[in-house]
Amino acid sequence: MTNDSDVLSITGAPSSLADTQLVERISLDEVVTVFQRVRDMKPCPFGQGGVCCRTCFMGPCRVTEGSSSRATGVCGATAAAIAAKNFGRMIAAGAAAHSDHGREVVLLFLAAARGEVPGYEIRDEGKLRMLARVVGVEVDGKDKDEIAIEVGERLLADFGRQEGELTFSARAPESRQKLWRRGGIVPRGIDREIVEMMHRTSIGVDQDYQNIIRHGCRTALADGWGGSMIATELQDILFGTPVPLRAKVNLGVLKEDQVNIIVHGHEPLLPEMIVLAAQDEELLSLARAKGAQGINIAGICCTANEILMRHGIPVAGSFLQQELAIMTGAVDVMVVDLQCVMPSLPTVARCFHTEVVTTSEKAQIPGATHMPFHTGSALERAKEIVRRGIENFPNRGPVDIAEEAIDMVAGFSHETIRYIQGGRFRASYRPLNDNIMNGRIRGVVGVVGCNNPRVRAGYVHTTLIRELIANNILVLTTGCGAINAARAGLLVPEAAEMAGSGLREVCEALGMPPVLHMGSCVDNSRLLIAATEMVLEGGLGDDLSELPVAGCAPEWMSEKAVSIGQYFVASGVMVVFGVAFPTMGSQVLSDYLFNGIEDLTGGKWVYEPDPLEMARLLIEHIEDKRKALGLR
Ligand code: XCC
Ligand code: SF4
Repeated sequence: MTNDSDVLSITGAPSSLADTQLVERISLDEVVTVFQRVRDMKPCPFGQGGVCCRTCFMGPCRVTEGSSSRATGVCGATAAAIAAKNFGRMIAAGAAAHSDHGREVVLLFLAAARGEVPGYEIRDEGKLRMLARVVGVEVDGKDKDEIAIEVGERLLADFGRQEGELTFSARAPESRQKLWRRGGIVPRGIDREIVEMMHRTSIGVDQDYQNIIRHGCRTALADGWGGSMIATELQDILFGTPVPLRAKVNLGVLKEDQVNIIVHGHEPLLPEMIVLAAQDEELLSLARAKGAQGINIAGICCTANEILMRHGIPVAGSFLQQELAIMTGAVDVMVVDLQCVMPSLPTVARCFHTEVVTTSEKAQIPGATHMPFHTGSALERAKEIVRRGIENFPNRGPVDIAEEAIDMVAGFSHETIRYIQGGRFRASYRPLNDNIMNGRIRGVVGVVGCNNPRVRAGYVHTTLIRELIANNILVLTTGCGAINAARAGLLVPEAAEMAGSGLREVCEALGMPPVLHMGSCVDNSRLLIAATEMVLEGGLGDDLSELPVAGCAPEWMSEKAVSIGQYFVASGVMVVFGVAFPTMGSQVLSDYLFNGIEDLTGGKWVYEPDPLEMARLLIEHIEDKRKALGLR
């Protein structure tokens, strides 16, 4: 539909023809979507470059690095310090979001082990025992609930810990831990690092941009090796560790003749119960009585990824499809919890029959129905919500589900990646390492993160991924990036045809896609563990920074993406961001993030908006790492 060349300059272009038609049809009906709003909102260049400071009320100050009159804020803060403060606060907010999710998961985990929350239980005992070993909990003679209580208490303490080291930081390779200690960036407690970042970046505290970024490493590591990793690991134990499964993606997963309930947001706590409620016989017969053939659950954003990975529940779309889903006229209830939920949803829904239901005390939206969810009565709440969808089904107006459902395979936890390579009895990362060493696979890139309507949505992701696999680079993907890849048909084994000959050979032998869906955004912690396994397996150096791997968030928009990027950089990995880079108002700070930081962490940031150029930089980086390892 669009020329490749003008794609990057497109603001507010939906990612498919059907999406575009939906937007065009409804804008006639005066429904305004993100695609129109983004065109009307020009980014302020100071804010975009990170050089607008509003941390005290002598300002707000907008500074220009190197200018004679406006080089500093009223207090004297330089552009580099201001941009570092803003970057640090983005990291803190992102880490807070992931970690507050993690906190809810540990609290539920403990309540489940104590038998306080009917419907939830410790399901994956194998993974629980593995994790108990990791955190040093004795398992002999204890039942699974006793073990879970000890593991849960230990991990819960990581949030409020004031001194010492985060439990999971000990999972990193030895050399990495040493480097973190040398640099003074081992996280102490999760909440502590976030609070300290807010303190340091208030008026008149830390003015050394390098020192702020150093604490940014510590804060972000408290996310990746803390809050996010805790969320992922305990969710696996509670709800099951993902294994590869086939599923469908796109707005076409909505069903014209069924009650459609969309779950949207991030925490799988309630959606797990909604999946159960949708199988309730009583509710199914009520649905039939209302003229529906059944109850169809579909997901949006990372909630989608969570229940996709564990139950094969179809994915309706990514961040940018949330309004469009309502505009199909086929969604009877959209139930949301938190993060990446557009406040516009109730406004869009007013023109349709869809009821938007908020469920978290932390996230309410004017115009939505608020039905607070508590883990103690989760299944009842889930049934009530499903019932509302059923009751709403007869109120539908015209339905237009233009898109087709597309096949995908998801469910690649780091455990399954181990397993598919060696089978049950010799599961290991050896085959992956061997294939990297012999050059069939040149390296591994994580393509993760959001959709951003400031670029042609989905296009940057999929163009980049196609280029990488064509160059024999295995792609791991999470979040909305994974949903984009799925919509483009890249998450099926047949996509191996698009891969270079070496990668294709490996994919065909193992029957796996060249792009592996590893889950939601907190599941980026799975990538840290997978990379660590590669180091421990041997042959690819002694540290994460020596691996021929890299990360990329081509269409990022969320503060969470900045925290994720920073924890990969702090873990020794090169990370490429697209769209725009939030520190460009200070060349001094940007130089440090793009170069100087490598001396501290072995990783670095790169900014590049063009997907083909991104691919070139990633490939070049991987080839450099190979050369340093003596691989051809
Ligand atoms: Fe949100 Fe997680 Fe970004 Fe998608 S990728 S837009 S953060 S849903 Ni996490
Ligand atoms: Fe301006 Fe300094 Fe206050 Fe920031 S902290 S708003 S730069 S005076």
